Amino acid sequence: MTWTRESLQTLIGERLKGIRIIAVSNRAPYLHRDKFGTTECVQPASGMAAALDPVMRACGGVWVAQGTGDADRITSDSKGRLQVPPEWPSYTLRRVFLPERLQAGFYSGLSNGCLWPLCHVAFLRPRFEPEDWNAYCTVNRIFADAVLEEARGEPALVFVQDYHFALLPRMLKERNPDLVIGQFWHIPWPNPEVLRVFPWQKELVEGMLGNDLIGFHMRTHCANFLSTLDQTVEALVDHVAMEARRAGQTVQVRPFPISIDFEAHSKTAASPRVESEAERWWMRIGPGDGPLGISIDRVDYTKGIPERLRAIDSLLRHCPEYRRSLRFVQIGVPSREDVPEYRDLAARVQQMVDEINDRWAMGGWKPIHYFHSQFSQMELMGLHRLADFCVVSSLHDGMNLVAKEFVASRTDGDGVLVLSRFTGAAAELGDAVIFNPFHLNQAREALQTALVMSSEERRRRMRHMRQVVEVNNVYRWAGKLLTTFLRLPQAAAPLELGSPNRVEKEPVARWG
Ligand code: GDG
Repeated sequence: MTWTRESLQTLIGERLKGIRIIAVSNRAPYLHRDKFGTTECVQPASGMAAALDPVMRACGGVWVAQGTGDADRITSDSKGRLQVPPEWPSYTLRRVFLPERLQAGFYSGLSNGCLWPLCHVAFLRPRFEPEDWNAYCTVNRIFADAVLEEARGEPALVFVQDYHFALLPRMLKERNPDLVIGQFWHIPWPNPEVLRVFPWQKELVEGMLGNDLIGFHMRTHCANFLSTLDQTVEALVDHVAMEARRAGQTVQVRPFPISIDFEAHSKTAASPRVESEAERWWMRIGPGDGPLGISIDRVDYTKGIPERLRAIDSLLRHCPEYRRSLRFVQIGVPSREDVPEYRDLAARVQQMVDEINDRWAMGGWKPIHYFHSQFSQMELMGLHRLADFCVVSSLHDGMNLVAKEFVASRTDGDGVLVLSRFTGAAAELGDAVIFNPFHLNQAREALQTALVMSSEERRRRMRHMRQVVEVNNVYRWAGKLLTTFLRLPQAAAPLELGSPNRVEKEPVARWG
């Protein structure tokens, strides 16, 4: 069966009648900014938010997340609530405003300075500061208060996102045992040896054991998590049934590979609006008839941006035919600039781009067009449609949605995806040119393979990849998660499945 937005809505309507669904994440799907005296609503560059927003649009419910935009307070009510998306209000966003003193320790310190590099096995030495850990605990408590207020002491299905909230599930379960709680961990879970150095590892996994269900992208991440439990806490871990029991509570651990709304994405990508965005890209990068490659990432050391630039440099060195012809557009969305490693990387990427362009630029041509800024999804789709190939060279990535978005944009059936084998997406998209970004020669050869591939081969591969993403779409991700939730023995009683609608509608603010 192919999951669609409608089949997900049917499942929710039939099996979760009136049950409150509360999603929790750090990053909000929409933020409001003041732009020259007017308020604009923007969507952040976040894989988590991109995947969950269509699901919440289909489910309704409440999404609890941080308010970080400078106009977020004035666009929500006294509780931080408003209806989103602005053009088609379908669910409630409840913004949580954190005191500035907590933000640095919670977000830049513990979440992105410790858990992110450890989980990605990024070979960066994490900084373990007790104040950051304290901020992390406090923020988890603040979010617990907001979720419990939204649940109003009643049963609800709470869906927690990511590594920012490992402690939240236990805090919630202790205060409202009728909550059925699931957590999706959007990044990899490393092998237990890596996490042993984390000083608060026991507290971290004990917090997660407050869940009824924990999801990762891949089976290997589930296996790593269960092995971590074996080595950290006293729990009965069943590696075959993929569950752990502790103090009378059972948590199931399952893989749910995340995806995108393939149908909606493809439809928009084929629209005249995106065609005109594509035209604008030609104006930005100038005319030329050589091949065009693209990459789109947050500027993050897990995405392998320097490795990719080195591969382009090496290609120009070894294959003179691409000089004065190949153009490569790199979108680098500024990210986590409070963390020193991210600032250093941004400077290093800019320097590499300048060096490579200095080395090869000739007569008005340069190989790399670097845009260190954020673009709208329409603009990105326009770029997808122009490209001969798209490179995703992550050194380690839970899934990577950019790869799937590129495929969904190619309704013309052409284009080559060059994809790191260390992404979750590589497990599904075997028709991409799969390579090891740590190995310069392999990376260069992967680019060459993409550049010389015949039109029939490109189309054959793209057809298969489109079929895969069409079936393995984000509604399948959400549908599988929800059906697993509903099958949990511990979910049946609290959710009183099939009971009449208990959720009364409340008016909340609406802003454009
Ligand atoms: C984490 C995991 C996992 C990019 N530039 C802009 C923009 N984007 C959008 C892309 C895509 C998303 O951001 C990035 O998603 P990824 O999956 O590639 O990466 P992470 O942000 O690291 O996400 C990852 C994901 O969670 C989901 O579970 O796949 O492994 O690391 O949707 O299109 N969006 C906008 N402007 C940009 O300039 N609006």
